Amino acid sequence: MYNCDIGIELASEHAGKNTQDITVRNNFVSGSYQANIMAGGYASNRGNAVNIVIVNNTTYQASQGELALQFNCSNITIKNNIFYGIAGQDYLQEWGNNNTGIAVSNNLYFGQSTTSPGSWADARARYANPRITANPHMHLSATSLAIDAGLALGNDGSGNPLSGSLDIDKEVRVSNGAIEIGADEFASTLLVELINFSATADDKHCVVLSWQTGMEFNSDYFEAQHCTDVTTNQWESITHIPSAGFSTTLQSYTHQHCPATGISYYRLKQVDRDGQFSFSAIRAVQIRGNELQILLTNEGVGILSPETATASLIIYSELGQELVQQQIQLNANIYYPLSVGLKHGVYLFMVSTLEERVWKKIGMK
Ligand SMILES: [Ca+2]
Ligand SMILES: [Ca+2]
Repeated sequence: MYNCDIGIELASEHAGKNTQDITVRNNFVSGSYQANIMAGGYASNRGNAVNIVIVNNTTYQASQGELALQFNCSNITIKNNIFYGIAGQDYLQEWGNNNTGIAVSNNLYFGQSTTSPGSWADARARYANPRITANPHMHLSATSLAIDAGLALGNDGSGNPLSGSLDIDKEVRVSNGAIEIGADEFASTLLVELINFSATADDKHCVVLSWQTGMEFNSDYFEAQHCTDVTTNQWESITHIPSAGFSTTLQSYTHQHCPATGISYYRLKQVDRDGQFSFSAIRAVQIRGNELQILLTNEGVGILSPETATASLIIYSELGQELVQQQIQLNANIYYPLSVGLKHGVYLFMVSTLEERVWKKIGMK
């Protein structure tokens, strides 16, 4: 609920009639013109609010208090809520009278008083910044003191958990052994469905990373990471790409990276708006360096290979006659001089490894 006159109201306008046996839980309520949550008749000669449970809600900066009881409330339980107030307004306010059995416990208060909730005491009050994410996304961030700080609420009269089984995001309501304060159970698993992630070399000696998501909830960005030796686990960030955030349709992402030659490893760090993250599987790509080359230098003919390899050398005469055939052992990036004692003339040199084969016609002087 956002920007309403009253966010949630539990009221009866008829004298002697009750709003009764209602549980209000797992709501984000913010910016109400009156109070974010209200209960009771609007005048002493109006109806009653009876047996009301207000638990695990997160309210934010209503104009006239986060929770207000008007007239004729009885047996009201207020627990495990975050009341993020506005300066000058008590968090909990009594606007009328004849309110009895008001049980307030273990709520987290911030934004107004740091010593009192207002009209009712809270023996387990906590006064701290709940570190919710930017309004209207009122989720907890990873460092929130609300995490695992809720009271166990037990079961309702029907034997079902009073907290409900799911939080406002339809995530498991009690995670990590304890319920949070407020409507959001901090997600222990990320809600991004990564459909595929690939890293492939293109024809320019670069790597194209591409991935897709089938569903995103609360996602913030992807960070692509690169390393050259997974055993060191020293990853460097190569880019941040904003993600769709909230999506149920296919989203595609791509990024090009041009690493040094050799094997490169890539992974994705997916970060959500709460600062939580997870890593994708790791992909490996080999980037080949310069091609195998036959070179003519001042010292004669030689071979330069990007990789250590056994190669076959064949030299043909200009007339196509095979003059030399031999195996040679090439070391990566080390010039290998050929001393084949050729006379003046034009020759065709052919060098082949398992990976590639090159030719060069050279005139010897
Ligand atoms: Ca928890
Ligand atoms: Ca949640």
